[in-house]
Amino acid sequence: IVSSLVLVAAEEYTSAQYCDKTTKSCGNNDEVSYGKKHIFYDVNPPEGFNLRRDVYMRFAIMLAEAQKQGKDNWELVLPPWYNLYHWRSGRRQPTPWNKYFDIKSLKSYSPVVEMHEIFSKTKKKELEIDVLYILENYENPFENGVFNEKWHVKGECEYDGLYWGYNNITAKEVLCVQFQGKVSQLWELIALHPHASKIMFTHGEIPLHDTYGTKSYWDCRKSMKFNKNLIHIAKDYIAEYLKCKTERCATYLSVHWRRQDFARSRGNQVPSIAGTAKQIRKAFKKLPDMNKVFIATDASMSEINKLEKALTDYGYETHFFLPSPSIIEEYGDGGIAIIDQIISSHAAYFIGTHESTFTYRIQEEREILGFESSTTFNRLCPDTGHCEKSTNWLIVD
Ligand code: GFB
Repeated sequence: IVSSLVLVAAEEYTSAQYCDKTTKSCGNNDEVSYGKKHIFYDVNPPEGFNLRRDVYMRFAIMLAEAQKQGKDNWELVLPPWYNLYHWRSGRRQPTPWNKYFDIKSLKSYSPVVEMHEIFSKTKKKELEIDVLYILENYENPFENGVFNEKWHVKGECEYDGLYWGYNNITAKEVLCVQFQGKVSQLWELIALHPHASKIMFTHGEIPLHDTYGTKSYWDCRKSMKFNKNLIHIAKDYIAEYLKCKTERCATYLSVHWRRQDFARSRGNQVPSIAGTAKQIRKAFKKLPDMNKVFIATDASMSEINKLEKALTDYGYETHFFLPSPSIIEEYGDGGIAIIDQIISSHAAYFIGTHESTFTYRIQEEREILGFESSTTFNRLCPDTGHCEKSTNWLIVD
């Protein structure tokens, strides 16, 4: 099957919708419940939290746009957070999105539903996905030097993934598909199975945004509000240690200092510890009345201590968010990452790490808060060599 069959499939898709609206169940799916069909997705296991947030946006926008065009019988299932490569603090249970985000706000933008809601609404103890598409990249994305959107169903194959840590989820049919292009092209694959009501895509990072940086992008981004408890923890910290009670603080500078795999494999793009301290000192020269710095980081304790010493020696009051055991227990690494991001977002001036999606999400948050872009799109440079300027990723209202 190749993408040229789409026209026929698209007609079938329309009739499937009709079937759903009138009978509330269709084909072999009388277990399907409350008249909704569901799209599930997963992401390549090594990908981090903030790339996953971007993948969510691609799917959420796809569903929101479809809803605007009257395809209102589909919901996006929020993939529980499970076993993330960078999360080492020991949280091993699948974690629902409401731990980190404001679900009401997500729902105000796109028809999304938590995995546990599917179980409770359908009153089922097990869940069978009708069709699971394993997305793969094409070996050569550029045919004759041109990147064309396309897909190709290779045939049945095996899924060896973990279903977000659930052992009561299975798939009836598993198909491997080469795919390149925009996320909305997935509707063509969905249309191949008009009677299926539960479709899953793995490697959700392969489909691209339909459009980057548009109003839809930012509307979706704005709806990704954090869980209120995390906001409270961050704001209490800002008030107590950074002495600010307003949205846009004038009391501290913040830095996202990405270490771990970045320091190991991108040594020529990130600064040394002494180089980081020097660059922070340089930034402070533009902020003469300030001497507090907040560092968000995944660095080891020994690196943190060294940076703190270098900054203290320069005379700066240096802060890191060090979570209590109860915060670690309750929110895990994901919650601590968000608290670090919130604190960094409210600073008078921000310096990020080049090409880190963790930094990008802080920059977006600052755009939403209305900071001057010159205070946001700043990066740490390598100690020597060329330092490309940060791209200004400006909000569109
Ligand atoms: O968020 P993330 O996709 O950002 O992945 P990058 C990095 C993870 O490291 C986060 C932790 O989810 C956090 O768990 N982390 C990084 C931090 N910086 C901080 C910080 O300042 N504070 C806290 N609390 N945690 C990409 C990955 O990382 O890097 C890719 O998504 C790949 O999978 C690539 O590994 C090299 O975009 O920085």
